Amino acid sequence: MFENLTDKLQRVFKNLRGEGKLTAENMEQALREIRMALLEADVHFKVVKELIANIREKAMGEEVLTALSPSQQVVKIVRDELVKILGSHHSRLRFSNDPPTSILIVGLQGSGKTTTTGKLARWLSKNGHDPLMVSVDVYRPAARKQLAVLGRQLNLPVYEGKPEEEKDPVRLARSARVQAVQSGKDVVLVDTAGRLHIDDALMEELAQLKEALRPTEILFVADAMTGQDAVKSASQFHERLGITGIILTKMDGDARGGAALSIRQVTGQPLKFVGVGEKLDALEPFHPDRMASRILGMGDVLSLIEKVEEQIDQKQAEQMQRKILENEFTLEDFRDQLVQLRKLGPLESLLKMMPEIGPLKGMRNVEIDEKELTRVVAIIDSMTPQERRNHMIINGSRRRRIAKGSGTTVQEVNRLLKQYGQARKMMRSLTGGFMGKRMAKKMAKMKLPPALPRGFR
Ligand SMILES: Nc1nc2c(ncn2[C@@H]2O[C@H](COP(=O)(O)OP(=O)(O)OP(=O)(O)O)[C@@H](O)[C@H]2O)c(=O)[nH]1
Ligand SMILES: [Mg+2]
Repeated sequence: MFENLTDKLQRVFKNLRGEGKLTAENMEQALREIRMALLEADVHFKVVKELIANIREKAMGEEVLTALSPSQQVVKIVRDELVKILGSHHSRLRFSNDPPTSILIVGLQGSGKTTTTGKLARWLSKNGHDPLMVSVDVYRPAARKQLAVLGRQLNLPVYEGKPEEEKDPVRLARSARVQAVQSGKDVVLVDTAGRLHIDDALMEELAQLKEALRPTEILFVADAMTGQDAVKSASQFHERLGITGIILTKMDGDARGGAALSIRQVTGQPLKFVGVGEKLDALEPFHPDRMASRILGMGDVLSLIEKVEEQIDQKQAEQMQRKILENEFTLEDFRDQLVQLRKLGPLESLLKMMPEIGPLKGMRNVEIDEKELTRVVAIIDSMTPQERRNHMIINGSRRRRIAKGSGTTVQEVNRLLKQYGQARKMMRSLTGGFMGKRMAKKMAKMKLPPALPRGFR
């Protein structure tokens, strides 16, 4: 996500870096370029206008901090303003004081409502809740089945409905609530039907559901790839129905980011989650500050940590951290790490969350070949235990033997050993960043600007 915008903004900052100090001229030039970059990213023109005005005011008005170079200063200003238009704070899901909490999922056809309902149910159950899902899409025969299948995949309950309710969205939703009360569920997720366009029949049906359920949240699901159309339909839904939050899906396929950057400002409603893939774990709570850092190519280490924590065995992670700190990170650990990393999903998406620092610089655009990973594991498996624990003893003849044993070449073995050396270095430099959740949280609270990537210094 945001690749195009990130590239362009980095270019602007790079040019500024060449300038001695911030002058009216070089700032105007930078502002023009930032404006173009935002417009090309399909950000709503009003949002661009406001953003540029705010950045200009700050950049021209603020006293030059002697500790910062002009480009750093502009990066910080741009980041602060991006955070502001993205909504300033993370907007949490709200829950009813009188459970079960009803959450209505609405949106246009194919925007990702049903998938997102499943993702939300998963997220809720991982975060201490007990959700019940129900589909009230009674028009498309396969629609309710689709949710039932997701429920089975997730091992989470879906209200199936009685035959006499099959044609009646409101009755289905009401019965689901009753079932939730009876079975002690605290959240009811209601997946609704979509239409190609906003029409009166759809709005009438949603209004009835709203009236019957009194939902705590009405979440509008929009496809980020549709850009300003997503913003427009969100505004229309909000006018007609009164939504309480937005979930942008398919952010993984959206290189521009226009919808994400405009929707909050235009609709006045917060983005609560973003969908970043088809799989059911591809849902992230939306944090304006982290997103702004990602847009500027500073990475999003906090989201990365959360993702890692969700997937990775905690004990093993602690052990690994200790080893890294004590510089005992062996080839065996390297292999285990690779295997663990694979569980997290495509490596490219992980690398995008990393800041471009030190040895990571430039890695962001590296394409990682899954087959290469398999080869790496095979190479390490062909080493003797001593070799894995002490890579220094792997001389030429050992390299040849390992290559033969793993069905690879000596060049590949050499490359792996080099990568391992780099990983050791990277780990050491990251332990400063991965200082553990508590420290990271503390830092987030202190609202310090994150360490600027080396490229900006
Ligand atoms: N890449 C990607 N695909 C997604 C994401 N969310 C949903 N999809 C895909 O979008 C398509 C439509 O998703 P659905 O959940 O069926 O959409 P819907 O809004 O329920 O569709 P209707 O019920 O027909 O209105 C599916 O192929 C999903 O896999 C996402 O975050 N990323
Ligand atoms: Mg659906």
